[in-house]
Amino acid sequence: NLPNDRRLPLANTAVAYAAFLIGTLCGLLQVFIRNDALTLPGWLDYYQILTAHGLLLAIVFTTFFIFAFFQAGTSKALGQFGPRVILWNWIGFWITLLGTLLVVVMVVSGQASVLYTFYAPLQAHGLFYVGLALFVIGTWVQGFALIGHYVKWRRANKGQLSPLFAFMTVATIILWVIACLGVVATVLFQFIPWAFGWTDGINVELSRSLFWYFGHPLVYFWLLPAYMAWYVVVPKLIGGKVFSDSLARLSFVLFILFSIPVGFHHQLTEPGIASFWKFLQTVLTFMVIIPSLMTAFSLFATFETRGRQLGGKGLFGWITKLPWKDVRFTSILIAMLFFIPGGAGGIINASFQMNELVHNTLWVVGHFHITVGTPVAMTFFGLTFWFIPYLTGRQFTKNLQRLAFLQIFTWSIGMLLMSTAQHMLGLLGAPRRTAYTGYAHEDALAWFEGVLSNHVIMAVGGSILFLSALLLIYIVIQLWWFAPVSDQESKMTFPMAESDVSGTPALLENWKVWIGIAFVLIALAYTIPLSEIIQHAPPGSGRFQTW
Ligand code: HAS
Repeated sequence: NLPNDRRLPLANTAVAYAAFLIGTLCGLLQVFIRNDALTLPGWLDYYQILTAHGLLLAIVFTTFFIFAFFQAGTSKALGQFGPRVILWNWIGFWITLLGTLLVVVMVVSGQASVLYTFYAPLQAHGLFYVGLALFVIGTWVQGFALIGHYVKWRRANKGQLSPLFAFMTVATIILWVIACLGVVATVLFQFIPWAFGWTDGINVELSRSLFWYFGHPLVYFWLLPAYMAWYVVVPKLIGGKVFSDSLARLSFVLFILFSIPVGFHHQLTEPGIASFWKFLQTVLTFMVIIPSLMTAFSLFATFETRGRQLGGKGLFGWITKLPWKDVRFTSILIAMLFFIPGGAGGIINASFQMNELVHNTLWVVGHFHITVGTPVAMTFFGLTFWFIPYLTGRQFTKNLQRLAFLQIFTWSIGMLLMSTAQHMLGLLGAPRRTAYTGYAHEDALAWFEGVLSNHVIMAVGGSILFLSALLLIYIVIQLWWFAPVSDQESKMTFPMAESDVSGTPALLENWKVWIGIAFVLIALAYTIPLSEIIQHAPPGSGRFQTW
């Protein structure tokens, strides 16, 4: 008998965790294949498993969880959804799910082993791309339904700034919609006609550039909901307030401006783009680091202020006053700590020359496991511990809390081992995404001389991670169906910290201005290089590049 605005996020969470389970299993298979410890049956291959792993975890788990969080949070921040908002959210949910199923069927049937980046000239069955398009449309429908709810609130509360959670949700959806324009363009106008045989080739460089126009902001679509938890949920859990409302809003606005015109930093080694444009986008990449540094500053300030209020003395005494025994807090704090080396690695990747060293090596795999795989994923775990009880009305019992500690501990250790080995192996030259050799191949043995730079560590880390994932699934099932139902007092609430808007300029919520500037920056960074790429092989010229 749950109300609709609880059933909706629960439905999204269910799909998220189903994808998480299968996706992590594929991850486990991955490390064993690369260790030559496992030979797949004939009907399965390395690239198929890798495609499923990337899509299910990086795209499906994240997106469904993010929408669950948005839906529960906005209905808490702005008031219950009306019937139209609920209807459109459900429609969006079903379209996203349909797209997901189509993609999964194509991957499982071996007709779409193209990895999550689906680079041409790798080609999948046309229905795989149709599935991708449906997935994006579904998220747009859910996103616009939430924006509709927000617009209604603003009309009813003229002249007021919206609650911080709602503001951040809208900013993230705006970022997502603008980012998706690139992937929608390449899927609809390049991949679908090509895969169904309506055109005889595809402009590879154009498709890659449109993909990365989307692909980089995609990582901030994962990160910003984690930042929402860091800015809004965590201060409440520790009994504090948001450090600065305007700083928090400004950092989200900066992500809208700078996260999109930077996709070329994934293509620095590609010959089809002139160096000037790569350089320009590298400079803009350094701009998008700023809101993360602002976030780090703001979080330290929140923790220190609260720790001192609780009596912490000296330079670091306040750290001991934080509620370390509350796994909802500790999990997210560890997630934040992982983002310090994760972010530093990103800065290395973005440095034009150093990228030559790490591009297409296992270093990059290490990088994304300590960005999306831990800071983001572990923040989502930390949210799950109270979020499911909040939605189902069950208790996060002491026993489950102990298991949750074990879960985040094992995830941290597994990730530390695996990602460190990946970073080191990458520096030594081990390529990513290749089945040409397992690590026992004699060419590859030269890589494995160090204590942490060896294949066993990676496999040990990967196995610990899988066990940790199983533990998480167990906790999720308990919180969903079996934990005791809460009485009135122990009922979970949605933690949202107080945020003082009195000094926040109204300009920060003037979306027209920020969307306008974002499009100007995108036009500056992309118009000329994209038109050059099109001129190299214009449609109908017979000069489509298919190599
Ligand atoms: Fe990245 C490749 C550059 C962030 C994900 N990245 C990837 C890929 C993925 C990914 C998936 O420039 C692989 C794509 C593929 O398949 O090919 N990345 C960056 C930069 C940042 C960055 C500059 N990446 C992320 C995030 C991701 C993510 C976030 C997922 C969520 N990345 C690159 C580049 C490549 C790349 C190149 C291409 C490499 C190649 O050649 O292929 C920045 O946004 C990072 C800024 C972050 C910081 C850290 C701030 C720290 C914070 C924590 C504070 C801690 C506290 C704890 C408060 C500057 C906020 C307090 C503790 C107490 C005890 C009190």
